[in-house]
Amino acid sequence: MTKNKKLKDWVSKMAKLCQPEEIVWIDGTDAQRAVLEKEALESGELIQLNQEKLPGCYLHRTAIDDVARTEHLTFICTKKKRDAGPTNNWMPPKTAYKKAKAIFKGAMANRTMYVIPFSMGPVGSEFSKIGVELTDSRYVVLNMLIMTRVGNAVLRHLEEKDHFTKCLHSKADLNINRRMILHFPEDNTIWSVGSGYGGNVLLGKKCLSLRIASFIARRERWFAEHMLIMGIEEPNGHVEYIAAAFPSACGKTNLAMLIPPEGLKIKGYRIWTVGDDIAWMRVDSDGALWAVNPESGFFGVAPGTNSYTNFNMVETIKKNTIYTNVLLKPDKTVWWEGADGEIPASGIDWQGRPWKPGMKDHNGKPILGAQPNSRFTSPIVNCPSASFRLEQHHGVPISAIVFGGRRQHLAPLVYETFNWQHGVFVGATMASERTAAQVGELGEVRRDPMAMLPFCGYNMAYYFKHWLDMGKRMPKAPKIFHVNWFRTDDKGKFLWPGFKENLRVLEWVLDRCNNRVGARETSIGYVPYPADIDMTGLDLSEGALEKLLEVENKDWLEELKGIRKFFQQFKKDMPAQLWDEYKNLEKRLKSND
Ligand code: GTP
Ligand code: SPV
Ligand code: MN
Repeated sequence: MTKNKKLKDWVSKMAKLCQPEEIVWIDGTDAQRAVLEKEALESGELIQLNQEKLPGCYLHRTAIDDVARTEHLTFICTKKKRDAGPTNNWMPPKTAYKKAKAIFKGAMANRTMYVIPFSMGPVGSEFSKIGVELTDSRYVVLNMLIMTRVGNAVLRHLEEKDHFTKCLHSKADLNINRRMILHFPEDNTIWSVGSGYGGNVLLGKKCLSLRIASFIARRERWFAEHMLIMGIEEPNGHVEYIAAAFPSACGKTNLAMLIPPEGLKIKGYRIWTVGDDIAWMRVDSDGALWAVNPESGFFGVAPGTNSYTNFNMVETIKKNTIYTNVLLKPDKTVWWEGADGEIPASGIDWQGRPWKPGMKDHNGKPILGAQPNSRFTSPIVNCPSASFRLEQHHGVPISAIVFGGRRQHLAPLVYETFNWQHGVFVGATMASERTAAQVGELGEVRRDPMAMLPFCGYNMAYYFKHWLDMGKRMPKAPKIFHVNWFRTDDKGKFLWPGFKENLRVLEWVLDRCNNRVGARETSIGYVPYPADIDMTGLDLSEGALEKLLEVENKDWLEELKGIRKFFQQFKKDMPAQLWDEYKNLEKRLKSND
């Protein structure tokens, strides 16, 4: 299989620990994939969907308590606690290995251990990183085949290059009390046990491409970020690229592949999707920031996906897609809350139980057909808006970085930061209401700097410092913006229609990047004049746009309290520049009051 001794030795050692019945190397061929699919159907891991309507599509159901990332069971295991920082769960490496070993021991008995060599980024690109995941789950193998570049080409590459991330996964007994997602950045190693849910087990994704990669990126001076990457083709045919960080389930996938609303389409805009979740970005010799998407698939949120909210995704997931925890219809197609068409009269819900609309649980709450964090895994190449620069090793140049969160109050629709340092402050103070993408209380506002709170593989204070330093190395740094699609009126209704209409805001962003429009200077940054947002074909209620662009100094003064508390936990590790920005903001808010 491989001549790489380090790889061979590691696979044998892990096999000795986990005791699989056999070892199968994943070669990336269609023939092997077909065998795995057949076996997964026989074992019940997959359910075959209607192959006429949904060719190459399957359904998978996870355990009921294994439906989202479990952040409280996710650890950064550095030798020193300080290197993990106050926002990460920490365990000393020795303890972590010991605890996990007890669970991994014999966990693959009577099962096959699959060896998945994968590349994050195009195979052979100097920007790409290689990982090898060992797993006892066929579902993991089949998802990794979609999400990453897998197979023999990667092994050949490993023959010359010795660096790879060692990723070990076992479902074990899927017991939440014996579940751990452990990262050892100092050993370039990930161990995940006891789960079968996406973000916990597709180790190339959040574990490698964000937690481990962010640790490496600091050392090698680049960025590994929780960001979408999109190209906006302007009326003159020129394509400008932006990267945007929103917390989980806050709209990255939707934005990355939007279709311009009619009113703007006539101008000639078109969107090109580069990535919907992860961006690796480097400063190039031209002094600008260039981005690649290390993934080759989407692991998208199903509920709410329909032809209005995301036409391109509806097209993408019609073939070669694995659905997880959605409703199964009698005709063997799938459905979720907020899908196209009629609500089905009956079906099998995500827990495998007969379902009808209007059913309630014993607390009187509606029983959902699909789990709120149900997802689909689909290859990017299926997407009608997939960028022609996806395989380009160099990536795309980034004109603007956009931060955003889910805030009912406070944050205006959009504002531009004063400069890089202020932009880093705005990223570092991002906050958002909690969604179903992670286990916990829905709706609670939490600080989520750069949307990386659950994904930064080291002390976030060092991470902020890294962001500040990178700004100094970029003569052509992108401008930094903040958006909020989720502001509501007094009755709790969204003021902004969102989705495709968000392009109107991005148009302003690009106009600002190209010095084409002015702006109103406020305490928090530059806010658009309402007349500068093109509203052709969109009727908002009287005064809604003004309300969306409002900056209330007294509310922001209140917000400062939460920011202060968040910053204080980093103690003396917090970069002084961010405290300076804090004080400047406070000063501006008080003097403009
Ligand atoms: P992860 O995959 O978890 O990182 O999520 P994501 O950031 O890619 O989020 P996604 O695009 O899947 O959107 C999540 C939810 O937000 C969906 O239910 C969408 O319907 C909703 N959503 C997305 N964009 C908008 C918007 O502009 N306005 C409103 N109101 N909702 C939106
Ligand atoms: C997220 O939660 O941000 C996701 C899904 O993109 S998962 O891969 O599960 O982390
Ligand atoms: Mn995500």
